Amino acid sequence: MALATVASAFIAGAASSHAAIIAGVTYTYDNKASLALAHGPDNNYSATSDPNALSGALGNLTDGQGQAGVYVPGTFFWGTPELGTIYNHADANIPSVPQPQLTFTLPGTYNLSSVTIHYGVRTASAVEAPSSADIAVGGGGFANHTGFDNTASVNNFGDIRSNTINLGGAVGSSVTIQIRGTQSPLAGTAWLGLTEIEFDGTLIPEPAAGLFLGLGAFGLVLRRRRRL
Ligand SMILES: [Ca+2]
Repeated sequence: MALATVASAFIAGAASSHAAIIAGVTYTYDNKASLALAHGPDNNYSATSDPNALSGALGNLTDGQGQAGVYVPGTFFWGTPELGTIYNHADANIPSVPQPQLTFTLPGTYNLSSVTIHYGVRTASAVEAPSSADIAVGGGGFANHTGFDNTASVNNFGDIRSNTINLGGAVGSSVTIQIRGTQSPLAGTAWLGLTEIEFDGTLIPEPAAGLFLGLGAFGLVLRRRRRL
C-alpha cells in the first residue's frame, strides 16, 4: 500500500468520530484599533495602551456562554457580561473596512464542519445583525457567507440569534473571520454585538495531521521520481 493511501485511510478513520464543539479556542482582534467607538468586556480598553489584550487568552467570544436559545440578556445589551464585542458603526472606517476581523487559534488541527456565530439584535437600540461574514480556514482564501437574521427583536433587552455556517470539512488550526457591517446601518449609527463563536469539528491526531499537510510535498517527490 502506498504511503499516500495509508495516510488517507488514517485520516478517514480519524475523521469518522463525531464532530463536536471545540473547547479552548483563543482569538485576537486583528484590526480592533481602528474602532472609534467600542464597548463591552472585550472592547473596553485603550487602543494605544492595550491593543492586544486578548492575545493567547480566552475571551468572551469563546467562553462557552451567550448562545442563542440559552442566554437572554437581562440588561441593556452593552451592559451584559456575555458580550464579546459590540461597537458603533459611526466609525468612519466602516463599512469600507470589515470590522471586527478576528483570528481564532484552535487547540490542534481540525476537520471543521461548521462555525456558529451568535449575535444580538435589539431593534429599539439599533443593535443589528451583521450583513455577512468572510471566513478563511488555515490561512486560505476568504469566502463570503450570509444568513444573518435582522428581523425586529421581541425580547425587551434584545434577542440572541445564531448563524451556523458550513465549512465543508476544511482542515486547519486557525480561522480568520471578518464581520461585515450591520444590515441597515441607519446613517452610520447602528451597533453590532457578538456574544459567542463556536467551531464544530473533529481533531486530526498529530501524526495524521503531519501526514496530511505533508502529502502535497510527497506528491511532488513522486512526480519527480517518475520523470527519472
Ligand atoms: Ca460568550
